[in-house]
Amino acid sequence: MGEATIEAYYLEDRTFPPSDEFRRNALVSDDALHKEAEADWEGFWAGQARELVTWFKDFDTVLEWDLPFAKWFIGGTLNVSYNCLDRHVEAGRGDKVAYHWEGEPGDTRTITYADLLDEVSRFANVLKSLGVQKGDRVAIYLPMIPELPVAMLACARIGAPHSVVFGGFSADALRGRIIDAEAKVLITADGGWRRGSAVPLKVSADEALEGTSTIEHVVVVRRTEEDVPFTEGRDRWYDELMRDADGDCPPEHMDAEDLLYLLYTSGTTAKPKGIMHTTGGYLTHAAFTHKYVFDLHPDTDVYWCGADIGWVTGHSYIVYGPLANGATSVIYEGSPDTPGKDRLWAIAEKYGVTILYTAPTAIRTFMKWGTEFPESHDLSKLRVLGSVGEPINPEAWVWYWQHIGGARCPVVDTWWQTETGGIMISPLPGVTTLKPGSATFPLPGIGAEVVDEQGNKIERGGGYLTLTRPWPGMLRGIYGDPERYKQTYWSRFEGRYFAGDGCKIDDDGYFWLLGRIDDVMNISGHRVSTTEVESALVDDQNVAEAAVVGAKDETTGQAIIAYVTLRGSVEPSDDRGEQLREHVAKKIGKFGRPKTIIFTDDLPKTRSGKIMRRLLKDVAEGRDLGDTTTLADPAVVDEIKKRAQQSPQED
Ligand code: 7RM
Repeated sequence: MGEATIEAYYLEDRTFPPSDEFRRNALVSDDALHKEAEADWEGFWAGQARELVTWFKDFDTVLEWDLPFAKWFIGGTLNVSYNCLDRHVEAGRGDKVAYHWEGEPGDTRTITYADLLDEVSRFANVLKSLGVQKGDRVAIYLPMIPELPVAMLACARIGAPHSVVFGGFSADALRGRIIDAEAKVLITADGGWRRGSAVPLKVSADEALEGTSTIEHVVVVRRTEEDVPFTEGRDRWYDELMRDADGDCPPEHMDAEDLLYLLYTSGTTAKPKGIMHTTGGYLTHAAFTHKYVFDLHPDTDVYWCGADIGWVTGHSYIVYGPLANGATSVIYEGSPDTPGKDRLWAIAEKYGVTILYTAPTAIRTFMKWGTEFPESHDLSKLRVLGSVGEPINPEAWVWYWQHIGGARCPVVDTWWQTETGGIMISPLPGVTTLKPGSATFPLPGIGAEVVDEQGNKIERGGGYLTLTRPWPGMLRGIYGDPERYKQTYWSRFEGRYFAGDGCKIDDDGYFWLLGRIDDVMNISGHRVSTTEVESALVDDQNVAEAAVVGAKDETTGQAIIAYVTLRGSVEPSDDRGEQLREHVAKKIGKFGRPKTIIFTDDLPKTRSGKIMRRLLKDVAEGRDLGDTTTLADPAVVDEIKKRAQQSPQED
């Protein structure tokens, strides 16, 4: 038996069982799915694959597991775009809305399943006409416009793996990904709308293409109508190509293990990893989790995932999961504060959104802005709320539950990664008694355990999160680098997938994610997670957001430095800093009391909204900043450096 290796102090004892009303209408309201899966997890996944996915040819082997290489549903053939589109249209649901799309300037498009099938088929033929064949990689660099899911599905239709590069990434980032994937075609746009300005994507795309040799054609979608550089012969307008394209394109029959897409994860320093996802297992996992975690009732729900499609959350929970399940979704192109800070709530009200899936960073921003914005709209149709991307602090969870969900909607905190392809640890909203800040339990079919330094299972307390068996949506490798795949995920603990996250198990067996293990601090020999100190800070009613790092300290090894953003109109002061230090001491213990508190209006975040503690540590230790290219807003760091120099230190 292992021993706790990350100490866990934060206690949260509020619990939220599902209401009787919710349970009555829920797809699952007891432990039947969990039980079934525990009795025979391979059989369970085979059942889900046959129930949720339409196969051209049934599979004959459920799983071949040659650690760390998995093959799921061998012998089966299918097409992902057929599953997302044709089968719904064939079943008479062609008029059902697939996407309510809303552009930032206020323009809208309503796209039915029949519309989407038509556009995807035509674009699939366009890709073919540009020489794209089964197996060729296609790079996609688009804003959040309908052409983005269209391009992905068109690739899936003809069996060309896509590599979507988030539109906020630089030319350099795009170039590296095109080179690594040896992409043949690039799909981009003249630009996209963000905070009222046109982001010039085509200019970055052209810059990226200098120094690449594999791209034969660039397809350009008109969105902002700005003038763009255009290379005759290579570049083609989307609308012109589509005008002449045939609307009939039979879906390619793909093997279950054919590559569906690559998605690059940017590590902090090393070369980005091309995470490989294949066809049958991935679609099964995305559809299963989307249906049960959000309790999807496709005929009545209006589902909205606020992520960008350029992240894995958008791939699995804006495109593949919802479309496979025949859901009606909302897609919004732009920024949540344009034209006003109530934009999201205006959209939720307008379309009658019932399920909302967003990130803690967004929730903490809404907390900072104040409750008047959600209060000015009717959000009474909401019935399930989701969170993903980072640990959600209990106070942010309760705020979300109260001010967005009207104290009525279960909040599902969903833990997963680009590498896992879909949700792994999460409540089922009709089953699980929730604890704010806990992702609760592994989903049916998923094996997850917390282990100590030596890889021994820990029953209670903090350690390293590992996955104990293969799952259908798992990454099949890192593109072009099987050694790195083994090394990164399967070598630290024998026979286990190492997620890189700290996690604690409480007395009731609930999982509490503690952040990336690189973020664990060592204070006088205590291994304390940054997440717990942050949650203690956010627990104070004046605090909207906090980021904590351990900086070198002569006496204690590391000292806790806290960067704190206050809510709405609250003013920073030395007294407030002192009061916060005491609050943390009371909540988790004296050694958790930050040595220094630095008040700041903003925190440095990656473009997907995760706090970059590495940079804050550099600032705290007075180092030159390393690579800041993945930062969403580089100016934030300069501001923080200035504040850090002004803040008094306490002992
Ligand atoms: C979906 C996504 C993965 C990393 C992961 C964690 C963190 C994500 C949660 C979470 C605590 C959660 N993919 N993470 N979800 N931590 N609770 N519910 O975010 O590849 O971009 O990031 O994100 O550290 O390892 S990702």
